[in-house]
Amino acid sequence: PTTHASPAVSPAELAAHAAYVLRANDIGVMTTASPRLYPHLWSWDAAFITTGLAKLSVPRAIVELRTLLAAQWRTGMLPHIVFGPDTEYFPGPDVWRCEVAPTAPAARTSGICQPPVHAIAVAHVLDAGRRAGGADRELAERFVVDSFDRWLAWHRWLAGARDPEGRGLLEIHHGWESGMDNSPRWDDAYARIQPPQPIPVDRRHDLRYVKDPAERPSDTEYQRYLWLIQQMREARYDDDAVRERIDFRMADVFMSAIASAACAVLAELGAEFGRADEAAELNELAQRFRDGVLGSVSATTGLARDQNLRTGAWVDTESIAGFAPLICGADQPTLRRQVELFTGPRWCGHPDLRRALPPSVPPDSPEFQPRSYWRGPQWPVMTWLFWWALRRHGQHAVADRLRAEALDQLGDLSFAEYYQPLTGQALGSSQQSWTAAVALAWLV
Ligand code: 9WN
Repeated sequence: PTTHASPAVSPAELAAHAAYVLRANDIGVMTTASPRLYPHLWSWDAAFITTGLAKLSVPRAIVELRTLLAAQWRTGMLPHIVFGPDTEYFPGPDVWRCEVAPTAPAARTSGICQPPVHAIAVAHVLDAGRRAGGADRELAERFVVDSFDRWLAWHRWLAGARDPEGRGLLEIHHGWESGMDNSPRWDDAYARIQPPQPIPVDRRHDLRYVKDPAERPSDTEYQRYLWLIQQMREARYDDDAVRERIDFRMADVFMSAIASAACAVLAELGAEFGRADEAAELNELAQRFRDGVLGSVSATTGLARDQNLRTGAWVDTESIAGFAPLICGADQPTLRRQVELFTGPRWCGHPDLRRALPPSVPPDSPEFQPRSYWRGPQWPVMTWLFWWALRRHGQHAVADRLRAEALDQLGDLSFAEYYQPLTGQALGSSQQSWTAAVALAWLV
């Protein structure tokens, strides 16, 4: 196959282009996830975007997180979308109709959440503020103090509403909550869902902007996505009622690993800013989620697994989520085995890969589809998350290699949402904010 080479671009040039993308997608108090495909604020995108923005302007980075916090639900949930002034998108506020929920905020939002990477972004803002010094330092420190209780409420909500029995695995009620919408991780669970009546999908917004429908989820998948929204809306987004009723209840191992890492980071911030009790509580949560993740690891494959809470079955489908222990940290033998697998010939070291970066599904897997979204492509933002976590767990050599390969990938200056892993072709949306943000986070 034709491979897509990146021209040689200097780090300064790459950073300048990335900064331009973030500025261009800035619509005032939010940075849209991408200019046309995603014209609103997405929760975990906003966190990654903040780590990049912090390198350009600490005050602007703080604005991004404040916009998300202003849309926090009374329960503590941070919603997966905060809608901007332009309503163009499907499903938009008229489909979610969150006003039926007594706990919804005044802002227009969706009624589900996304992985809790936010505390990691807060730590990056603090770090950037301290590096810059002066007013930026003051602003960043004040922001940590002012917003601490909001992040705490978010983490407490996750623990209480999404892991009520304290098993250490967070449950999700929609594939969108995982951030990996159509990953084969969810195929079996979705296959069991039969909407009682046909659901029209003729308003799909994404297919107007991504020309090849094979790069996006199918209409059948969208029907199920919309059916789940209807179930949640009928339960008025009440956490207990949704948990009882919803057809999709999956313990998400990757989200749990992120929660563990984020609780640990927020605990560090709490300890530093005089919140010792809360820091201890957060460290306990970090440990609880880490235990949940490690308890899911298959002895046969060495990969972490999701669990279907409707059937009790563990999901053995291979995906990048299997490397959840690399995100939350693990005992030495588990860490060693995970690093070996991650860098080995079925994953980053697969000989057919254009670049040695983690594919969302490994090329030898029967589910692998190289152009389709979360079914094979490489996502720069995921590479960054693994880079960050690997360094945190002392795996510097592996992390350095990822960074070098990823910067080479980003040298095409398209800032693509995802890349075809065998050819290196840019796919999905271009000018994707979180892709630009991670370039800045790496370079500046
Ligand atoms: C649905 C914004 C979001 C990301 C998700 C990614 C994709 C939305 C979509 O885009 O999801 O939330 O319409 O496909 O899967 O991770 O946050 O970039």
